[in-house]
Amino acid sequence: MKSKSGIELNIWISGTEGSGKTSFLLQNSFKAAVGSDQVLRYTKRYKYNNRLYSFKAVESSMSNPAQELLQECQAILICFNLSDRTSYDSVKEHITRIKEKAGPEAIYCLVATFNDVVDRPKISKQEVAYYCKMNNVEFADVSCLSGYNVKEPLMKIIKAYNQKYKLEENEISDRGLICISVGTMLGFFLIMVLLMMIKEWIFPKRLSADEM
Ligand SMILES: Nc1nc2c(ncn2[C@@H]2O[C@H](COP(=O)(O)OP(=O)(O)OP(=O)(O)O)[C@@H](O)[C@H]2O)c(=O)[nH]1
Ligand SMILES: [Mg+2]
Repeated sequence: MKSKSGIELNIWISGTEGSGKTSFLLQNSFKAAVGSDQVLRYTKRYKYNNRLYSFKAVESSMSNPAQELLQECQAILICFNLSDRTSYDSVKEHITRIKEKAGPEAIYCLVATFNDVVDRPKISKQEVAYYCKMNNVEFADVSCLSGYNVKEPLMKIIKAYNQKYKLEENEISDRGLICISVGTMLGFFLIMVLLMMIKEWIFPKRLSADEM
């Protein structure tokens, strides 16, 4: 949803129990928000490419559906534990059920948590990536413990949203603006020095009688 102050994005975050939904939101600096109901709500404001994104997230477990809110969400994040095969299998069924209830324009992102667990059963990233490609779902693997790659799912949502609604991607960022300003100032300074050197060369300073 585009507003004067930027883009407002409602996110629905779900997944298997203990798969890191809350940890993911907190790692991304979401703040818990007070709601009138029992639903877990979080908010975050994020500036990307000179545009402000206001996220409103709702956390829902697979059994406790805050599903009436699904329709209002532009993005749906589904977490599963990469070290737990059953977690991945149940999430695939979960996505199918969500797709029946969510709005047709919703963007989906599968978030594989527990990337840091070394000794884990084989759920290959290729397998997940293939499933996601076939089902038009974004994918990112993260560690909510170390913070590895935790921004990636949000970036994927932003990029998919911008692409869907044909929003310009190439706006100049704040850092870009600083670089351009510093570059312009440096260029101006160099031109001034050059002009002074040329002036000295064309009109050399005459030595006064005292200096001779
Ligand atoms: N090693 C590791 N631990 C994680 C990761 N993500 C979450 N945890 C741990 O897993 C536990 C559950 O994390 P939560 O963020 O509460 O998971 P949740 O999905 O919100 O849980 P429920 O809301 O109860 O369904 C906590 O002890 C976290 O520290 C991760 O990526 N790696
Ligand atoms: Mg939680």
